[in-house]
Formats: sequence, structure tokens, C-alpha cells
Amino acid sequence: MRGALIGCGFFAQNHLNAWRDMRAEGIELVAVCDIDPVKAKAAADTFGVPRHYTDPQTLFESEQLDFVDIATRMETHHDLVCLAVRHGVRTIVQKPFASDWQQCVSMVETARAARVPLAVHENFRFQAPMQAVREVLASGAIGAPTWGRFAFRTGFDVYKTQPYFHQDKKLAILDVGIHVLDLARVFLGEVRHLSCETQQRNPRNVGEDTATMLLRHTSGAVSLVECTYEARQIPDSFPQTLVTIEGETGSIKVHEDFRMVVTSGNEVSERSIGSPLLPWTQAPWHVAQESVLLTQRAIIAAWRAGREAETSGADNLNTYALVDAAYAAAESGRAVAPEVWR
Ligand code: NAD
Ligand code: 89Y
Repeated sequence: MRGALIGCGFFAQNHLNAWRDMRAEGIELVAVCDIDPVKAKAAADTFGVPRHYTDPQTLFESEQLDFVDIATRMETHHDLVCLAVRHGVRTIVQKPFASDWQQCVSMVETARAARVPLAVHENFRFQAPMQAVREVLASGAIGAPTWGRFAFRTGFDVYKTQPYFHQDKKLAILDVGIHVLDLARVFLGEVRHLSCETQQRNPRNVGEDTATMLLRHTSGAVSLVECTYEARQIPDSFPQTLVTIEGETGSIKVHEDFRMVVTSGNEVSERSIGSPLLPWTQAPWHVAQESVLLTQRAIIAAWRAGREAETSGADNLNTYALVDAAYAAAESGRAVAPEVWR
């Protein structure tokens, strides 16, 4: 499959490495594009990509593509996704899907009308530790899950590589809470309503840098979803999500040191569920970096099998609706039911 990457900034370096790893799986990145000519050329030179562009329109007019991977920031997603769909090119787009719900719905409906597959690069559920949790749940070892706590709490200097965080009016929930809310859906199912308290603890931030959310799932399960960029703790667990899930007959706990402890009836078992280091990944980022490769593989495998990706645009609407509900709940001081598409 011939692909192109749009947006060659900070996080796209992981996409570039992962696409390079997938050459052996029949993937060829034939072009990259960034409005910044220096970044476009650097990406092409470093990763051996034959052509680079500074204008997405020219990219689509000049290349025969099987897919495009959009790794720009959310303000550009709607226009770029619609451009890709108009050219009939299967599209992957980074999270957050867009800046608002209407744009998210518009992309899903535009892609659906054109019968062009659309996937969101929602990678936390593909992290090796989270896949291990999914396997235990699917095995039935803890019975039906009834309670959960999903916590992304860090003081790691994320501002160094993503300085725009300081200016984001919506920060913790839209940037990283979105991943943790997605995990809550994956582990405990869809959500009936949620409440939320936000805090802005770092005076340099315009938006909330801490959120504490309480969810009632449609199954009856209850969960706590937490995210903060302002926790002071040694060791720091960045970029891990710590998980506790209690079920009818047992529980799952994922600890800071990547230890997963599973209680199943009277039996307790423990195993290490960390990600391996790849030639291009470094601690502490490696779990997040490897998940980029796992996400890209999952999306391509689904498309090759003629299926929608697990993280299709339509699926991501349910995660995005939780983000919107969290902001509305924080503002109103009341529990809010998430928007449902159709
Ligand atoms: P960045 O600002 O470093 O990179 C964005 C790049 O897009 C820049 O190089 C910019 O010049 C380019 N660009 C902007 N508009 C463009 C356009 N119209 N056409 C082509 N190129 C354009 O941002 P980043 O930190 O790499 O974040 C990018 C996205 O990745 C964000 O949506 C962010 O939330 C997401 N992200 C995801 C994860 C994850 O784990 N899934 C982690 C970090 C960032
Ligand atoms: O922006 C965030 C994300 O999506 O994953 C990790 C991150 O880069 C920093 O928390």
C-alpha cells in the first residue's frame, strides 16, 4: 500500500519510524507533506521518503495513494480529512479528532457518503499493557467488570515537547483525558452519564491541567477517570495509565512498574506487561511510541481485511462525546449524558 504522511512535527516522528518498520509488511510511504518546508524535507531525507510537499492539495493531485496519515494538530483535521476523502484516499487522523463535535460528525458523514474508510489514531488502547488488560477481561478471569479506576497522573515535563499546551484553553481532558476516557469505554463499555471536576494548578496554563471524572456505564459499572500534568511524584509513571478493574469474581491491577496483578477467585497471578524497547524508542516514551506501530498495524490490518478499523471515525465519536460531556459537567456542576450520533 502506498501512503503519505501530512504533518511532520513532534509526534509524527513516531509515525515515520513506525511506517518505516512496516515496509516489510508491504507499506511504502511515498511522500510526506508539511507547510514548513524544512520539516517536510528533513522527514523525507531522514526516512528515505522519495517526495516531499508543502501543500496538501498538490500532494493529492500529484500522488496515487492508498492511504494518508494526518498527524497535524486538530484545528487542521476537518479540512485535511475532507480533502483526502474528496480524492477517495483512505484516511487516518490523529486525536483529538477535531476542535468540536460538529466537525467530528461532519468528517464521519462525509467519509461515509463517499465510502472512504476513516480511522482515528487513538493509540492508548493498543499500548502493550492495555492489550494485556483486554486479554484478561476477555478470558473471563475476573467475571463481568463492575468498577474501574483509570489514572494518568504525571509531572513529567510534557510542555518541553508540546509547548502549545500552555496556551490550550481546553488542555488535560481534550489532550490526554480523551485517551483515558477511550480506555474506560474499551474496558467497561459505553457511558450513560458522567460528572467532572477540573483544576488549573499550573499558573502558566490557560486551560485545566487536572480533571477527575466519575462515570456511570450503561452496564451499571462505575469508573473513575483521572488525568493531570501536575502531579509531583517519584517515580513518575509517565506515560502510563494505571488501571484497577474489579469484577464479579476478581480484579486486575496495573502498577507503576508495569506489573499486572490478576486476582481470579482465590488465585493470584502476576506478570510484567511492559513494552519492549525498539531501535527507535526510548524510555520513558517507549510504551507510547510502540503503540503508534501497533495502532498503524491494527488499522491497516482491518482495511486489508475489508473491515472498518476498530478506532473508526464513528467509534471515536463516542469517545469525543465523553470529552464534551466532561467539559459540560465541569461547567454546570451536574452529571451530563454524552451526545449520541444518530
Ligand atoms: P506539532 O505542532 O509538533 O506538529 C504539527 C505539524 O503539522 C507541524 O510541523 C506543522 O507545520 C504541520 N502542519 C500544520 N498545518 C498543516 C497543514 N495544513 N498541512 C501540512 N502540515 C501542517 O504537533 P504535535 O505535537 O506533533 O501534535 C500533532 C498531533 O498529534 C496533535 O493532534 C496531538 O494531539 C497529537 N499527539 C498524539 C499523541 C498520541 O499519543 N496519540 C501524542 C502527542 C501528540
Ligand atoms: O499529547 C499526549 C498524548 O496524546 O499522549 C501523550 C502526550 O504526548 C503527552 O501526554
